[in-house]
Amino acid sequence: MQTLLPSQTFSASVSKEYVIVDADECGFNNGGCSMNATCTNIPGSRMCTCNPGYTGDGLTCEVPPARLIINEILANEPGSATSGEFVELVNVGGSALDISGWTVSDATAVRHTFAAGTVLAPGKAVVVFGGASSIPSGLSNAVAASTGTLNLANTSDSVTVKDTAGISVDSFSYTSSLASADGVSMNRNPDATVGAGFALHNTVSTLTASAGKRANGTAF
Ligand SMILES: [Ca+2]
Ligand SMILES: [Ca+2]
Repeated sequence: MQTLLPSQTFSASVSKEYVIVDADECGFNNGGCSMNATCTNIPGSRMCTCNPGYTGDGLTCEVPPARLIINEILANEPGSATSGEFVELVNVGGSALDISGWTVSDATAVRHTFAAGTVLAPGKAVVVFGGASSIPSGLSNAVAASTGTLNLANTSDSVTVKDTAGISVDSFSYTSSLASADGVSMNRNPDATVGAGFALHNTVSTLTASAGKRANGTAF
């Protein structure tokens, strides 16, 4: 890359152009950037920017590990059909996650164990309903609780996800303020965000719940 400086006039009859030649550091070894980064030549230096799907400082760029969070809980089922209770989980990491054998519990007992071969792709959600009869038709990322119920209290209760080693991956304890409205779920705010608090779904978006979908109703 060459940078042309403005012509400078030294006398009435003589002018001179200065030309600075800038080395393209990106031309060799990706400029020292990570091979998962884009090197951009700039005057006197270069910039390293991790490619989409990678995180880091540009010199080191890695795929973020898989990470599962509880994103949405509907404890207070619409009407009185407890099959409509659900727990939505999201893999907010950058790698696929095998959740075969992982469990979902309330404060009392294990209510669901994921079947063998259950893999959650990066950025995707799976929703566990209390019963199959309440799974909306066409919702492909939904399963029914393996014990036949989630048994989530409408007052206060907790939801815990554990891996196959029995180690808690995520857990949330709620009180009635998040479960007293019929058919209104509690949801991370902002949606699908690690460490975000829970709020009533109809304060996160215009919807009362969004089983298996983003809070705004679009697909994960
Ligand atoms: Ca309930
Ligand atoms: Ca949702």
